[in-house]
Amino acid sequence: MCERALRDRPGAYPATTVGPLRNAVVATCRALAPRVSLPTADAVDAVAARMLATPSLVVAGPVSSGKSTLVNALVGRRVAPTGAGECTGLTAHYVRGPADRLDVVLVDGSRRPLPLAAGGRVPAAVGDRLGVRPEDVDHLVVTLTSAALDDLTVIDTPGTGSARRPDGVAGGQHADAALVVLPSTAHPGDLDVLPGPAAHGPAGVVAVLGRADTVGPDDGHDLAVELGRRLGDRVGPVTPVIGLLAETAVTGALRTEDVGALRVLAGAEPAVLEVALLDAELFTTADLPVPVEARTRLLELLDLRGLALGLALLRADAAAGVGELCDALLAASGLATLVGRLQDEVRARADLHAATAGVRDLAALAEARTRAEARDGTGAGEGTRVADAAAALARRDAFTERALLAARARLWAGSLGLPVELLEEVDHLAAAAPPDVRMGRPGAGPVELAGHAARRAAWWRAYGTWGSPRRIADLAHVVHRTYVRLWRELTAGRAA
Ligand SMILES: Nc1nc2c(ncn2[C@@H]2O[C@H](COP(=O)(O)OP(=O)(O)OP(=O)(O)O)[C@@H](O)[C@H]2O)c(=O)[nH]1
Ligand SMILES: [Mg+2]
Repeated sequence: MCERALRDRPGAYPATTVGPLRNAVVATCRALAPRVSLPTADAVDAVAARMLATPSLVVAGPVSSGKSTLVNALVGRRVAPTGAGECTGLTAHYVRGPADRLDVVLVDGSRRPLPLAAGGRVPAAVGDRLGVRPEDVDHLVVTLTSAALDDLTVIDTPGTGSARRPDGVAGGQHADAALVVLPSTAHPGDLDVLPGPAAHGPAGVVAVLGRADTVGPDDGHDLAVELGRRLGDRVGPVTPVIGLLAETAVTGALRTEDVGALRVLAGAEPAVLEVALLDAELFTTADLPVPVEARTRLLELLDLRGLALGLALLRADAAAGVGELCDALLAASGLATLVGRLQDEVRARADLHAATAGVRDLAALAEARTRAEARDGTGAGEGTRVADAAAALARRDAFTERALLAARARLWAGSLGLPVELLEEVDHLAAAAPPDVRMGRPGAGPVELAGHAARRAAWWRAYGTWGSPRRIADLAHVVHRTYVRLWRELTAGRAA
């Protein structure tokens, strides 16, 4: 179901047709490479290569926030190791391929194949298995036949703030977009250590409250709204997800025996069961007619929230089986909402996000070159050349779309307090759709649309200047520029 949802919704620019912005970055890199020294040219070529690669999404967040569990739910397999305490020690790239396999990439760039562990999981201690030192391993590449990975590489990372990585660098720096998994206690400081794409405002970032079943009676809905208000400027709105239930539902982990055990529990003494469901330890030690091992397994698959949900379902319908239970778990997990957001905010904008990452990489390269030139006193002007190329790219009109996406994310996070009509207008305008849909006038012709764009441009310009607070003025400026751009596009044909 999850895979189908991911596949059915077409992206604006699938990886097979690199979009116009990525093409522009590649053209700039190709023109630049012969005009700089060999090491700089290599770095420029690497930026171009990333533009031609499948777009990527880095999954980042504090230790034990539920990242790997969500990765499993997204790819439809229990392949990433999960568990209490610090679990993911290495960055792992999940990519689409013709067969399941694991490759270990060493810091010298070489690749070594390694068998997946029993059940298709990524094994622990890969360095030991290969006979290399742990510090010689750079990252893992896990190739899967999962259609959910079509046109999007998913990068699982070790938790930020991990004791094992005091420098805070967890991989995925060059990814194009980010899925940020937050705990209920997240504070702005947690965001400072997030990798590349999540460090530059909310465009291209999808934030979730992980393990949402553990934070209150409403599966984290109120808390997610509150987190969005507090952190939305950086990550946009926050969606609550119960990754564990999503993982169990979509990976085929729940078996007929598990449902059988649940059915027996559903018929147990209600008073005993009610108390047992208050706490994991009580559940495994209470006097219940199911073996402890079966109960421990149910807890691992469902935790207390999923158990309560399954028991309620079986009490209402004793004939319910694995299929019905998985449907109910999936519905409660919030995975569909997350997949929808990933489609709208990441997949449909792959060209824009990847090209932005490319421009950012070029700007960072320029800075590094300029610093090195100042240090060495070489004055070769290479830093300036690369910086000029990055700046020329960034001036392209189409990049204003990023500002609009960031503005929309802030709006939806509830940190601006705008009337709902305006909120909807901005939301439509930021959609990956033709101009008539974006302007809320489906089917209208270019003349009518151009007139509308001009009127709304004027309105937003005025809205932004009537003594509005700074944040509203910034938003109005972005919306105004977007309408002007649409007007220009709609009238370009007529002027010719
Ligand atoms: N109740 C509940 N438990 C969850 C959920 N998601 C993950 N867990 C559990 O939380 C623990 C940590 O989950 P992981 O997916 O390993 O978290 P992580 O963020 O990848 O952790 P690190 O890799 O160590 O940073 C595991 O025991 C999971 O089973 C959830 O939605 N609900
Ligand atoms: Mg992990």
